[in-house]
Parts: sequence; structure tokens; C-alpha cells
Amino acid sequence: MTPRVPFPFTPFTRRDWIKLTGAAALTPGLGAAASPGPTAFYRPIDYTKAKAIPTICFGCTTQCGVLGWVEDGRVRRISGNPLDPNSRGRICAKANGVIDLTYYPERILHPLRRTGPRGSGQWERITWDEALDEIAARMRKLKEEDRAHHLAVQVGRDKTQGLMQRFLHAFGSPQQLNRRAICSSNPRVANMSYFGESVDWDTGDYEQSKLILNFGANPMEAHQGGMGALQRIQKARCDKGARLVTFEVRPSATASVSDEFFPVRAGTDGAIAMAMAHVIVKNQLHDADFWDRWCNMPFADIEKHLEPFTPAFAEAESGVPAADIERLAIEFAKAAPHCLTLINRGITKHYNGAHAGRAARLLDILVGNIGRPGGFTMTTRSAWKGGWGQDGLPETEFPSPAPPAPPAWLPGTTMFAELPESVQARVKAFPKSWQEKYFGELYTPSEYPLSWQWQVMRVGQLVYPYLKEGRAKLDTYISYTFNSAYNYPEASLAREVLLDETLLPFHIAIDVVMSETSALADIILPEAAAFERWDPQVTNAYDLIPFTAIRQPLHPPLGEARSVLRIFRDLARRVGHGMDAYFAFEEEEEFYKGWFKNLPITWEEFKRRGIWYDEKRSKDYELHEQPVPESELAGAAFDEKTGIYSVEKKGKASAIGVKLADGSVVRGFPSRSRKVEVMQDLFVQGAKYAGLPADDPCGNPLPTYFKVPSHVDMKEDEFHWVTFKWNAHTQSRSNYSKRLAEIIHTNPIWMHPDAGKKLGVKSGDTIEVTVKRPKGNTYRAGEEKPVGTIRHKVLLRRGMHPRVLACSHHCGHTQMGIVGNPDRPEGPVPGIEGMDPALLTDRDLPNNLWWARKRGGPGNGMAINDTFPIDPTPLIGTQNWFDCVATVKKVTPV
Ligand SMILES: Nc1nc2c(c(=O)[nH]1)N[C@H]1C(S)=C(S)[C@@H](COP(=O)(O)OP(=O)(O)OC[C@H]3O[C@@H](n4cnc5c(=O)[nH]c(N)nc54)[C@H](O)[C@@H]3O)O[C@H]1N2
Ligand SMILES: Nc1nc2c(c(=O)[nH]1)N[C@H]1C(S)=C(S)[C@@H](COP(=O)(O)OP(=O)(O)OC[C@H]3O[C@@H](n4cnc5c(=O)[nH]c(N)nc54)[C@H](O)[C@@H]3O)O[C@H]1N2
Ligand code: SF4
Ligand SMILES: [Mo]
Repeated sequence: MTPRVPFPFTPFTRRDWIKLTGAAALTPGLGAAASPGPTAFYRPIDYTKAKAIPTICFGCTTQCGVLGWVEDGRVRRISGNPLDPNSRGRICAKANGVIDLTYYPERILHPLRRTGPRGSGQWERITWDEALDEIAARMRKLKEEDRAHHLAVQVGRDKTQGLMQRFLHAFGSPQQLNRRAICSSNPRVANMSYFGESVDWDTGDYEQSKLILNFGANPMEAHQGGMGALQRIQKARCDKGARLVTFEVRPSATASVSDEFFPVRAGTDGAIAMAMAHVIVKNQLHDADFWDRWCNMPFADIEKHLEPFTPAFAEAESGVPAADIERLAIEFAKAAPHCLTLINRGITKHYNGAHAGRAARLLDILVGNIGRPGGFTMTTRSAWKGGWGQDGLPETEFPSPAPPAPPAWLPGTTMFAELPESVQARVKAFPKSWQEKYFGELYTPSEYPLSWQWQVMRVGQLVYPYLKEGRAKLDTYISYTFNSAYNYPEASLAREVLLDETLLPFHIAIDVVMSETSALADIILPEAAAFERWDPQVTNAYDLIPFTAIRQPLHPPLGEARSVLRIFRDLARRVGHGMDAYFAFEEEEEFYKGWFKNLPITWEEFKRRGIWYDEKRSKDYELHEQPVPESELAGAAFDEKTGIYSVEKKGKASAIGVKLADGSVVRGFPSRSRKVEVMQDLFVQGAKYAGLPADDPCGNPLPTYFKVPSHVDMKEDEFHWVTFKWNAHTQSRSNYSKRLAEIIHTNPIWMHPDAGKKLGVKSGDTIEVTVKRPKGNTYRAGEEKPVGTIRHKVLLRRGMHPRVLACSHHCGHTQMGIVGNPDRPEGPVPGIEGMDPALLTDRDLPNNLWWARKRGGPGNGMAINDTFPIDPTPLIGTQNWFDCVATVKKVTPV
């Protein structure tokens, strides 16, 4: 018999914080108690009464258009919005999980201020006025002391489209920190370095494709635009016999359904891609017309560069047979232009990953599939303009002019004087145009100049070490949709710095639940849940027609929760100093109504549909070949040397097109030369200014492959230690959903059966994994002391690469309420304010968490990020999640 837990219940476990601080306490001040009671019965949805309201899912970064079925003022069900051109009305399991969050008994519904030491879990409920006055007073002081840059906001995957920047710039601080380096900076580099733009992530014309070469992306269960990509890939395969070929280190959902799956050794995809390029060139299967017309180097030079990268070399590196590499390269070229590569984190989150991503994308360039039906495409959600705004959509201007960018950290300023001398020297050596783009070590770290040359891909994992090292000072730190204390590499260091009041004197978390990060705040501001607030939406368009959408509230926020927009407006008003001018609106709806005022449909119609796109617009194929109209050329300046036509926009020259060798004047690509920059000299310059040796392969201007330094002398008994995402969870923003935790609540370490046999373990046994510090030019490289050790259950799986161990994220929470941590000590949990218990999908939550150890289940898995070292790749700073090297032993008794 498992013990019954009375409902309501409320304890807040402090396991982790006890370890860290020696203190333990409860958490009052969350949602006020309103027990459903034992007599309330679940009521099915009455569709004669329920109203379907379009909005946008916040379950992951894909941002699908959905319909919220609202009955009696509460969301009962989420289904897809059939008008959404990306998702085509389909959703995944996680979408309904957002309902679980909205009515989670442990949602934070009132501002909280800590009463005990930071991290002790002792909180008091305060009013919004108290919370905002305290924060505004602190901000005003910074402003008055000319230290605006000591205010930072760090975000995870927020979807406010520029609101953080507006808030910070209005205040005068550039410290807009994010998570991109731990997420997707390297995949973007491949596109930005060639084309000058990455849009948000890879978009291909999958539906028309015949052959997709997938280097470790996992669109069948993750990927930023997974819901759009997976449908089109599967449709092309089912309807047209297209083939999907996947290189992976483990049998991911995508690998498992692929036509061909090759287990590769981690960090070696670049060798495979380079060898494929070698084969294409050797067999003269490339598109010579495209190369000569668009690429910025002679073909003979790339031919020569590719010579050493033979299929035999790639086989020795990756383990993929040379014959298959050769065959697939030829099949790929023959399918052109109906073929494309798919790249994301698998191939690129490595020390050599920017170049590996470039090597894969070179295949697309070689066969000339760029922008062509069935090929690699990017939409006008980029700088390819044509009478449209930056996003290929009508320009937006509301609510008032954007605040000016804060002053750069130029020599002579007080901010510059705060930098350590070695950093000052590095920055002073930058060319002037780079210095003007430099906004301090946290935002634009000087050793990683390519993280901010193309697009600001902040090196978020270095924020805490840099604060610790004294490279930067902060006073007030606002975290938003952000859980570094759990999600970041070396999460233990994140927790250490978040706990340290000398390094982060004042931490405000804007959150919806008690996460590992908000538990380390001084004040927590409860945000309106995604289904209770507005957000604008622009994203990649898989049908190649740009569209826009609106997240709109399905009902008013529960308790006292408020949208971040309103929080910022109210703070701006209290701070003054001119800040309020950039938040001049009364209602949130008014703000977004203004934002979308140039749409050709009415606001009411937009809200009714949730989505807008121009149905008459043709697809964005070959945008680079669009001729520039004579009328535009008339007033444009022409540069003989580059062939670029430009006009003045906001005081700066803005390119509108390029004259090609045959005399035609077309839009070209959004790169500096308007060409495809296969030769990318920014790598050379970046390496020089970052102080890398002249022969460092990271500074190679051409796509290339070299071994990851940590893998050079790997011993026979060492393993690659990698991590991955499950289909039913999103990082740490789904763990409060019971319906999702029920599907996946634990995360055994995947291992090949042969490796298991050698070690003498079977599935379910316990192993101990010890992770080494990385090598190369990276943070704390080569230190003897391991990063961390983890003991966990093993799962033997065929399809694994025999030298790889893989463990999923999402599990092992110490916070996130009772669902995230079902084994915490028992005690009362508040009910959900204003919620009719009959509408809850699970009225008896605590007793239904059957996977809890105390109920005889397997428990909630392990948090693994204390074992991943902070490991930023040179120049770019992307986190090399998949480069780790580990030793393993069997734990006896198991
Ligand atoms: N081991 C391992 N670690 C990883 C990864 C991996 O694959 N494996 N992936 C990495 C990647 S790609 C990324 S992008 C990062 C993501 O890491 P984060 O940027 O931290 O993102 P999330 O976990 O999505 O959300 C963070 C927090 O936002 C809060 N939140 C959720 N909804 C709302 C809301 O509506 N409003 C507010 N204010 N807060 C909300 C929740 O507390 C949640 O914990 O994780 C990285 N970490
Ligand atoms: N369900 C779900 N969807 C999500 C998210 C989520 O958390 N859950 N998060 C969203 C976010 S923020 C992001 S960034 C995207 C990420 O989407 P993806 O990049 O598609 O997925 P990841 O799991 O981060 O990593 C990709 C895969 O790389 C593999 N891999 C590791 N090393 C190598 C290697 O050397 N070579 C190859 N070929 N493969 C390797 C891993 O096994 C893993 O399956 O997903 C987004 N969508
Ligand atoms: S993929 Fe799933 S969780 Fe992500 S936005 Fe779409 S429906 Fe929501
Ligand atoms: Mo991500």
C-alpha cells in the first residue's frame, strides 16, 4: 500500500539548498489555498458553451498557433489552430501541458520577498506596490550614480520580441543577456557566415525535397520549428518517396524513423560533410553556374581545399563507411535542387561545430539548391526586403520611437575603466568599427568577437564565471523565463554565483513557478501565464510565405499575476528619468494593437483568426535573384569596387542590390558582399583579435574539419558524454505538468549493449560517470579535477554509438513544485486561487504521482548539468555540450 497524501498539501523541499546553505524552510505566499475537496467531480467539456480562442502555445520555442477552448472562464483544452501555416493545426503533447501550468496548485500568484538568507526558502507575500517601489528605488539609484550598466536582464526563451531591449535601452543599460550560446549560436553561424543572415533557424523546402541529409538534428521530437518541419518531411516521404538520412550518436526519434541511420562518433560530422563535398567536386557534380555567379572565391580554390578530406579519412574519424559517404554524396548531388542538409545542435555544439555546420551547408551551396524548390531556403523573415519590413511584414512603429542604444564601452568612459587591464588592451586593439559594437564583457565578450559580429549571440554561460572573475560588475539582475541554476552547464557554478550577494547584490526573478533559479531570488514577481497574456509572434515560415500571429489572453491572470509588459511599464513609470516615454500606454492590448496597426485586416479580425499572412503572395524562392526595380536604382549610390547599390536609411548606407558579372542587378544575399561568402575573412580577423595562434583551425576562413581537442587522445575505455531532449518535455518549462511527467519522469543513461557487456552491466544497473575538463582554448581547460560525477541507472540500447553515453535533460528537479519533485517531504500545498475544482483535469494530484519513489516508482531522475563543464568554443562562444569525455564504472552493489 502506498501512503495517501492529504489534499491540500504544501511543503517546499529545500534538499538542494540545505546542501548549499545549511538552511531549510517552507514557502508561504504562493497561491492561496482553495482545496477542490473530495466531493468535486471532473466535468467534461460542454462544447455548446465552450469558446475557441486563438492564441500561441508557449510549450516550446516552436510557438504553434493554437485554439484555447474556454468554458466558464477557464481553459479546458488546447487544439491546433488550422490557420497556422507552419503547424497546420497540429500540436504535440506539450501544448496541453501548458494548461497544467496555468492551474498548477503551486503556481506563484503573488509577489514574494525573501525573509531568510538567499536560497533558504523563506518568503513573505508582499504587495505589487512594495515590490515595484523597492526595485524602482534601486534602479533610480543606479541611474543617479551613472551606473545604468549595472542593471542586467537575462532571459531564456522569452518571446516578447524586443521588449527586454526596450526596457534596458530606455534605462540606458546594454546588459541584455540571453541563452543563445548554450542553445543555437553555432547552427546560426553556418548561415550567417555564408549568407549574412540566419533567420531564426534552418528552414528548408522540406515538402518538395527528395533527399534530406540530417546531421544530428532531431525534428521528430525537438528542433526549434519541429512541428512544421516534421510534418513536411514525413509528407514528402509518404507522398513522394523522399528519403531521410540521419547521422546521430544515438537512436533519437528522428534517427529511428529515418530511411538510413548512421551512428557517428561525437564531433566528427564535419569530416563526413567535408568528404561528401570532396566527392561532389571530384565527380564534377556541382552546379558550376551557381558557384561562379554567387560564390566569393574561385572554384579551383575550393577544389584544392577539399582534396585531403577523402571518404577514407572521414571513415577513420567518424566510423561511417567511406562507401556510404561516397554513395550518399552522389545521390545528394543527383537529387539537386530537390535536396538539402538539416543541421542543428547535434553537428554544431562542438569545438569544431561552426566549421562543421559550414561544411554541411557547403553541400547545399555546391549543388546550387539555395532558395530553390525542394532545397535549402530562407524566407523574408530576414533582411531580404522588397518594400516590406525587416520581417517581410508590414513595418511596425508603435508604441513610440525605440529608445536609443546605450553608449558603447569606449576607451575613456568610466565603464571602460571598470574592465580588467588585459580586456582593455584587447578591446583597444580592435578596429574602430568593432570598438563601436563593443558593449562590455557580459554582452559582447572580447575573446568571442564572432559572437557579436553577425548577430548578438551572447555567451550566456560565461556571465557567472565573468562576474566571479571580476570582469564585470552588476547590481540588479532580473531573470526572466530563465532557469540557469538547472539548465546551464556547470549549473552548480550558476547556483554559487546566484547565491552570492557580493556578486549579484539584488536578484529579481519574473517567473510562474518556483524554479531552481527563482528560489535564489530576492524578489519574485509572478508573471501572467502564457495563456493569460499578449505577445507578438514572427517566426520562420515553412511554407515560405512570411506570417505573423498574436498570443492573446484566454482569460485574465489568476491571483495577482501580471504580464512582463505591464511589470516593465509600471517600473518605467516609477523609475522616471525619461524611461516612461517608451512605455506610454495604458492597456497591454493597446500596445499590441498599435504594434500591428499596419496589418491590412482589422484588429478584431486578427484576434479572431490569430494569424495573418498575405494569401496572394508568392513563395520566397530565390530571393537573391529578384531584380532591383529601376525606380529604386535611380536614387541609389553605386560602389564600383563591390558592385553594391545602396540607399541611405536612418543615416546609414543600406544595400539594396548587387551588380553581377553578367551585368544584371539583383537583390543578392544579406551578406556584406551580397554574395555567398564561402571565404569568410571574419574568422581570420576574429582569431587575430582574440589572440589565437595564426595556424589555429578555428580561424580558418573556409569550411573545414579538425578533431575536437578533447577527443585527440581519448583512451579506449573513455566515452563521449552527450545530452538530448525528449519529445514530451521542454527544458525545465514542462516539469510542472503532470500529464507530461507521467510520460517521462526519469532519464537513465543510454549505452550500447556491447559496451554494457564489457562493463558487466545490464539495463537498470547503476553506473558512475565522471566527466573530465575539456581541452583546447576554453574555460578551465585541461584542469585535472573532474567537472562532476553522477551515479545513475543505465539503459542498454541498440543503435547507440558504442563509444557514446547519452542522458536526457528535463529530470531530477529539486524545485518546480510537487510534480517536478514528487519525493519531497510531505506537507500542505496550496490550491489554485479562483479555480473551480470540477474543471481541474487532475483533482487528486499528490496521490497520482505514481512514479515517486515513496510510492514504489522509479523517482524523478537526475539533474545532470553539474557534470557538463562550461565550454565555450573559440571566437563564437557556443557551448560545446557534446564534447565531454567521461570515464565509467559499475557501481556495486548496483
Ligand atoms: N542537459 C541539457 N541541458 C540543456 C539542454 C539540453 O539539451 N540538455 N538544452 C539547452 C537549451 S537548447 C536551452 S535553450 C536551455 C533553456 O534553458 P532556459 O533558457 O532556462 O529555458 P526554459 O527551461 O525553457 O525556461 C526557463 C524557466 O522559465 C520559467 N517559465 C516558464 N513559463 C514561463 C512564463 O510564461 N513566464 C515566465 N516569466 N517564466 C516562465 C520556468 O521557471 C522555467 O524553468 O537549456 C539548455 N540546457
Ligand atoms: N520536445 C522538445 N522540443 C524542443 C525543446 C525541448 O526541450 N523539448 N527545446 C527547443 C530548443 S530551445 C532547441 S535549441 C531545439 C533543439 O533541437 P535539436 O537540436 O534538434 O535537439 P537536441 O536534443 O538539442 O540535440 C540534437 C541531437 O544531437 C545529438 N548529438 C549529440 N552529439 C552529436 C554529434 O556529434 N553528431 C550528431 N550527428 N548528433 C549528435 C543528440 O543525441 C541529440 O539527439 O529544440 C526545441 N524544441
Ligand atoms: S511543438 Fe508542441 S509545445 Fe512546441 S509550440 Fe508546438 S504545440 Fe506547443
Ligand atoms: Mo535551445
